[in-house]
Amino acid sequence: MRIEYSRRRIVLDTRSVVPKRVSDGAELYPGACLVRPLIALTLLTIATLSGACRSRDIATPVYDPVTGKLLRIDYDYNGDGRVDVRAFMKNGKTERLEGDADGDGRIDRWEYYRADGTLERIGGSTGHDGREDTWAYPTGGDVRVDISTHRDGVIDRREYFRNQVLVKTEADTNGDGLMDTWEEYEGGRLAVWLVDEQKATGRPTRRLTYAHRTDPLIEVDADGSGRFVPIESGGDDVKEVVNAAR
Ligand SMILES: [Ca+2]
Ligand SMILES: [Ca+2]
Repeated sequence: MRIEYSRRRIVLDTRSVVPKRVSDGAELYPGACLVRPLIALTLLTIATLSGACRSRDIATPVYDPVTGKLLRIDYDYNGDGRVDVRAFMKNGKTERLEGDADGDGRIDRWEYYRADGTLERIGGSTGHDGREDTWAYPTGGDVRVDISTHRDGVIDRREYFRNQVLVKTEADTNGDGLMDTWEEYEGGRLAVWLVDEQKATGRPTRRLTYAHRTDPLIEVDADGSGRFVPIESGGDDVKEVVNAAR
């Protein structure tokens, strides 16, 4: 199980730890041993895991005492009595999942599923403290990562990856709910930097285009029409913008 991302690359393991079909508790035990225990694999050897599987204690269903419906399945992959993964069920399907990959007792991976059973997003905690602040939305080879940099649940930065490589970002640096800074990457290199200088419209008013080993081309779009025109370089304000982009 891996969710590793930096300013340039992401490694996202989107394979689920949950059985595909779980309709009731009776099917759990054989199914549980077929689960690809990705979270556990970060901690355990396959041999240890096989032993846990044979013990039949790997999965524990939790039922609603009133309705008898299956609410949750707790997985203890290494049989140490501590739950590694909790899968929350709805109408016999996994709705969401919480995992503790490093075994410190705090949740560090969240998974959310659509009604059709497909994975919608994976949550992570940059502080490794059980607080969710990052959400990855995988679509084929593309991944969008929503980030709450203040860790308050408000998304103020998005990063877009293609084939694990960062291709663009957008950020709301003043917390007004509108994105005001954008980056575009080519082959991992910053190629274009855009900013809404007033931080008020959600649209860029200045664009810096970087070529190899040259000063950037600086263009402005003062009226927000989407048409950028070059400005003369060399002024103090230009240097300020160039430095800010770096
Ligand atoms: Ca943990
Ligand atoms: Ca903003």
